[in-house]
Amino acid sequence: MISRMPSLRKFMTLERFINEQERLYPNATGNFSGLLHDLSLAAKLVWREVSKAGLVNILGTTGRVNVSGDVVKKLDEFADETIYKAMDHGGHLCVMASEENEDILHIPDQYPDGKYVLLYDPLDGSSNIDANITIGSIFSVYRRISTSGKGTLADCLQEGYKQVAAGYIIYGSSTIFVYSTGRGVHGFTLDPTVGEFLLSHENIRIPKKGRIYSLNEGNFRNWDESVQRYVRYLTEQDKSTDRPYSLRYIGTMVGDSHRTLLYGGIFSYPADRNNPLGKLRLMYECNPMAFIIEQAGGRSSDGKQSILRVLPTSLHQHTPVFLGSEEDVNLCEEFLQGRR
Ligand code: AFP
Repeated sequence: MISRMPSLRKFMTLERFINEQERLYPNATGNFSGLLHDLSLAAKLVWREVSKAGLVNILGTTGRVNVSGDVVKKLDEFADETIYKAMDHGGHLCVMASEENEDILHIPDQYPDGKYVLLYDPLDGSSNIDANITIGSIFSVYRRISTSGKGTLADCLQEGYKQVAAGYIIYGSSTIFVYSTGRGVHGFTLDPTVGEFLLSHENIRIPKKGRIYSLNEGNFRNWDESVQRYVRYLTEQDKSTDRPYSLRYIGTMVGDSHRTLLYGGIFSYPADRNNPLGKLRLMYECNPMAFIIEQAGGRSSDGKQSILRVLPTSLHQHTPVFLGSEEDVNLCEEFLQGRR
């Protein structure tokens, strides 16, 4: 007779995890879980295409430029449409907005409107696609504030602290779905052989302090003098404060933030002379990443306040961003605010 040893760990799929979380809320209608299920399907569809990108000849630019001025690759368009189509008919959303589109995206008339709002960056780091370097998709979910009918721009322009969920899918050496609904940050790695995201990083906590800094140092001359002093400080030699820090920069916010989440340190895209408000978008990149980092015990800042407190005034607004380990962001703010 075969005696079965109790298994060391149970296989927790993303689907099962979402359902178990729902049971913690006795009044849950299943709408929110449905939305997350739809997102996980969208993630798999985008992953399938991303992983074939080098095989089929779908790379190359379409010649179109998106509203933020980036050249749009075909894969961006595919991801943009796929996420929209996976999310438009579930009855969970009343409106969406995507980094690739200038205006809000309405739910088609034939489908019911729901009580949530989705903002997404379908393919972050798309200039890295041709070099087969890590890219990702980012999402942010809010509760609608309009009372009925079609969702509005105001539904989309809410402060980051009002997010009810946020996360990203990183297409790297593995594909990982990381998200938070305000009860910890959890990561699920895709097992491509069964097509399931499996819980691999439960309750991620960012280290209190790291020793990696991540930013485009090529912009050094265009930064404010306080940012220059901070970065110079990080590169000085001092064992007692773990300096010099190591520099790591992928140029995909998802990748650089994910590494910062796991290893600690600081990721930043400061304002510079060419980008007086920084380069990254508040609604599509900074808010969701700040939500994840803060939920994991880290900090985010625009230099003065938490990113999650920045008042949005337009869909594609930019903001300087500093996020990562609590002690690193605190120290950075001391430099930025002239306290060091
Ligand atoms: P792309 O999507 O055009 O590659 O931009 C990526 C990005 O928005 C963000 O993911 C990176 O952190 C940042 O831009 C990199 O910008 P630089 O190339 O100026 O360093």
